[in-house]
Amino acid sequence: MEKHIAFISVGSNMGDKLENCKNGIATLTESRISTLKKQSKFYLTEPVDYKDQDWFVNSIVKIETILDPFQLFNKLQSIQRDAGRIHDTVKYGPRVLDLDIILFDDIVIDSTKLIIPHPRMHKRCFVLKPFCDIDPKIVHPVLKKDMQYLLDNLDDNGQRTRDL
Ligand code: PH2
Ligand code: MG
Ligand code: MG
Repeated sequence: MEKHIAFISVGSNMGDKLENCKNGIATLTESRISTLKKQSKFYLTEPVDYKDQDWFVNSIVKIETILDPFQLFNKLQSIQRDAGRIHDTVKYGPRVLDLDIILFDDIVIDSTKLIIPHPRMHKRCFVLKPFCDIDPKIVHPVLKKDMQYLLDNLDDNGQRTRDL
C-alpha cells in the first residue's frame, strides 16, 4: 500500500474550540489508515478574510496516510460533518471544525472540488506559523519557497496570533 505525507490545517471558532480541534485530530488519526507524525502548538488567531467573527484556535498536523487526495478530502469532510458542521452560511465564516489539506506529498491538483497546495496557505499566518513549528524547510511545490521563507516574507496585514 502506497503511503503519503499530508499536512492538514485544523481550525475552530465555535463552541469549545480547542476540544473540537483535538477531537478532529484524534478522529482523523485513530486508525492505521492515517497516522499522526507531528503536531504543532495550538494558537489563538485573529480571523482573516471575514473579520466579524470570533478568534480561531488553529494548528497543523503532519500525517502519513494510505488515502489518495480525494479520499482524504472526503474523510475530512465527514469528520467535519460529524463534529456538527452542517452547512456554512457565510463564506470564510464561523465553523465548529475546519480540516483543510495544505500539502499532499509534492502533488499539485487544480480541480473544482479540491486545490492542492491550499490556494491561500502562503498568505495565512495561522497556517505558516504552526507549519514552521514542525517542518520549516518543507518547500511549496508551486512557489518553490520553504515555509520559513513564506512566513518571514508574509505581508504584515495585521494577522495577530497568540500562543494558547
Ligand atoms: N479560516 C477561515 C477564514 N478565516 N481565520 C483564522 N484566523 N483561522 C482560520 O482557520 C480561518 C480564518 C476559513 O476556513
Ligand atoms: Mg479553511
Ligand atoms: Mg475548509
